[in-house]
Amino acid sequence: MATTAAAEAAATAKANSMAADGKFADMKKDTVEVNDKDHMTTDYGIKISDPDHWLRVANDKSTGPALLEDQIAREKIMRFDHERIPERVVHARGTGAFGTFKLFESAEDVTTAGVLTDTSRETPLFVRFSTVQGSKGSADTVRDVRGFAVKMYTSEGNWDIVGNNIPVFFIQDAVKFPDVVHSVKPEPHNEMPQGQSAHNNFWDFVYMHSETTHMNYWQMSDRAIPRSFRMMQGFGVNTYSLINKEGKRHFVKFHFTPELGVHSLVWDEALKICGQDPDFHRKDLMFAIDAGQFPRWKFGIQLIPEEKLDDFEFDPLDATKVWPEELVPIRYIGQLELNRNVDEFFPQTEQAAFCTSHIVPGIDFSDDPLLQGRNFSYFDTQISRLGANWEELPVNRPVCPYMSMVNRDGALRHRITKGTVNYWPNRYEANPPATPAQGGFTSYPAKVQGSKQRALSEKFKEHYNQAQVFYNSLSQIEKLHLAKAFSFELDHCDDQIVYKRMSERIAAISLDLAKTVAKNVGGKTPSKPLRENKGTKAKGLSQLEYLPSKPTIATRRISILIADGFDYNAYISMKEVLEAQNAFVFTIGAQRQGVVADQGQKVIPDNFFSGMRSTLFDAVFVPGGSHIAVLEKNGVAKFWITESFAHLKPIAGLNEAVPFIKRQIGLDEVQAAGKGDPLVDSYGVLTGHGDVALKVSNVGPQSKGFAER
Ligand code: HDD
Repeated sequence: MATTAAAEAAATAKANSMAADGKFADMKKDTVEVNDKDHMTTDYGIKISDPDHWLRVANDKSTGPALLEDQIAREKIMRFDHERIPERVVHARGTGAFGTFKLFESAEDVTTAGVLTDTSRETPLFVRFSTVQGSKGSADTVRDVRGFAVKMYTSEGNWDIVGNNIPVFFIQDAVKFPDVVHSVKPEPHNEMPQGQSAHNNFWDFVYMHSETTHMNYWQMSDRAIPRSFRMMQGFGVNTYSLINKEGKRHFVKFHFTPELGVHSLVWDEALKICGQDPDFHRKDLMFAIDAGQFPRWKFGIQLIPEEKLDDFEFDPLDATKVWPEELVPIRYIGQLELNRNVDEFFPQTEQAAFCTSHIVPGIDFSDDPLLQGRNFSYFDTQISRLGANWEELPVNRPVCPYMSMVNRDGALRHRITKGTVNYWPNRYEANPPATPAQGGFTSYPAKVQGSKQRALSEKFKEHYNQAQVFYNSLSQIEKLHLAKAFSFELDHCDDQIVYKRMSERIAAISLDLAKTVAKNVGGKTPSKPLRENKGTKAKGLSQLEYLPSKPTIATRRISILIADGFDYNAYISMKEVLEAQNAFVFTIGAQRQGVVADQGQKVIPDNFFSGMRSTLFDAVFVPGGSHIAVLEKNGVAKFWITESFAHLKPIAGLNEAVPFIKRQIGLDEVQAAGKGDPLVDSYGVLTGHGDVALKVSNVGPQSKGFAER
C-alpha cells in the first residue's frame, strides 16, 4: 500500500516537473550555445577568416579607403545599427525570471480555469519586475511604483496578470493614462528629471486630479523604495471576473504576498545605491535564484459575488480603491516561485510582452474602466515594440498547442503553416472553433444597460476616504518616512503654485502632515483640516503587517570587515553560523590580494574596502584582533560603521572591535552621559567579549533606535 502511494507520488512529481519544464523544452528549440568549436560565420552562413579588418585598399606604408564591397563588414555594421527596439513607453527598466505556480486549494467553486482548479498541476511562468518612470538604463532603487507582471503558460493558453507592488492606481479612466504618464516622465522642454517624480509637472497633475490621492500616499510610503523585488507584494490592481461551471460570476482581485516579508530601504540608502549600484535589484534577484534561494509568494484571491457589487460605499470596479480585507478577506490558494534565471536578457526579458487581455476560460474581464482601456493598449504597444508576430517569440508563445489559420503573415513570421486556406469557414472545415465543452472561450453574458456618455458612476467621485485610512493605518515610523518623502518631492518643485497648493491639499488627509510638509518646503501652513479625520484604520495596509511569520536572515547580505591581524576564529565561526542560516556573507578586506589573520591564515576577500559601500549590505560584523589599528586609519571602514548605524542596520563586534564600533557611532558620548550599555543593545549594536557568543537583543523595527531615526 505504502509502495503504491509512494510510486503514485513519484509519478505525480515527475509529471509535474515535466509540466513545469514544458516552457524550457519549448524554448530549447530556439536556444543555441556558443562554444569554442563553432567557427564564426556570417548570418548567412559562410565562415569568416578575418573579423578584425575591413576590406580596404592598402599597402605596407599606407592604409587606404575602405571598400563598400566588404559584405562581411557591412553585414556586421548594418546589423549593429539596427540592434535597438523601442523601449517600453512605461516600465522600461526591468528584469525577469522564470518559475512555477502551484495551487494548494482548488477554486472550482468560483472558476473553471484549470490553473486555479487543478491542484496536481505546476504551471510554468515568467515574471518581469520593473520601475515605471525611468528609461531602460535608469537606476533600480528610485522612488517609484514597481511593476509585477506575471505570465502563466497554462495548458489552456497564456494568462497574464500585469500588476504592480501597490494595490491601487493613479487614475480611474484609461483615457487619462497618457496624461499621467506624460506628467511623471521627464519634462518635455528639458528631458529632466530621470527616474524621479520629484518635479513640477507630476505634482501639478496630482493636484489637478484628486483621484490620484490614494495611490500618491502609497507612492510616498516606503512601498516605493523596496529593499528587493523578492520582498514586495504584487497586486493585479484591476478587477477581473471568475466564472464557475454553473455560469455564476464573482468579481476578483489577485494578490501575491512574499514569503520573506515586505521590506524597504531607507531613503538615504536608496539615493546612494542609485549611484553605487544602479543594478542593485536585478542583481539581488539573479543572485538569490542562482544561489538556490528561490523567492516565493503566496497567491490569494478576493471575491465579491456579482449580486453584491453595489453593496459597498466605494465602487469595486474603481482601480483607485482597495477592497478592505475586513469586508472581503483574501483567500490564499497557491504559490508562485521564481527558480530560473534567463539565459539571455534581450530575447527573454526585453522581448517579453504582457497583455491584460490575455485570460483563459474561467476568467473574464469586468467593466473596470481602467482595465477596459488597458485591454486595448497592451496588444497595440506590443505590435509597435515587437511587430505583428510578437506572440510567436519564444518567451511569449504558449506551451499548449496553438493554431490560427487566419493570424499569419506580418513582418518576421517564423512559423510555416501548411495548407491551402487561411480563412474561416472553409470547404475543409479546417481549424474549426471549439465549443465551450471542448474548452472554447466564451464571454460572460453580462447584462448591460445605460446610455452612451462620457462618465463614470457616482461612487467614483469620492477620492479621499481610503487615502486617509491608509495614512491612519501606517506605523509612526512609516508616517515619518512618508512626511519626509512628501517634503523631498515638493522641495524639488520650484514652481510656487505647485508646492504651495499641494502642501495645503495634504490637509485633506492629515493636518499634522500638511503642517510638517508646508514648513519644510515653504508652503502655506494650513490652520484647519480640509476634511474631518475620524482616525479610521484598516488591516493589511501598513507594511509592518507583512513581516515573515518567523524572523529570518535568509538571503540578507552581511558584510564582515577585516584587515591584516583580524581574529580568524571569530571571523570563520561567525561566517559559518550566518551561512548556515542562508545569509549571503561577504568578506570585505583592506586588499583583495589577501588578508592575513592574527593566527596566520590568509583570506581572499570578496571585495576591498573602496570597492563596496555599507549601503549594499543589510548588516556588518567586525571581528576582534590587531586589525582594528588598520581599520582605525581607514576612512571607508570607519564610515561603513557610521553609515550602517545611520541606516538602522544591525552592527556586531567582538573584543577589540567593540570600542572601535562605539567610536564610529558616537556611543561613547552617550555612555558618558550616564546611559550605559543597555542602550547600545537597544540601538541594534551587538557586542561581545572573550570567546563569548554575541549578546543579541532588541534588534528589529521595534527597537528604540529604529523608532527614533
Ligand atoms: Fe500599464 C506596461 C502595470 C495601467 C499601458 N503596465 C506595464 C507594465 C506593468 C504595468 C507592470 C510592464 C509590463 C512588462 O514588464 O513588460 N499598468 C499597470 C498597472 C496599471 C496600468 C498595474 C493599472 C492598474 N497601463 C495602464 C493603463 C494603460 C497602460 C491605464 C493604457 C491605457 N502599460 C501600458 C503600456 C505598457 C504598460 C503602454 C508599456 C509597455 C507594455 O505595455 O508592454 O501599454
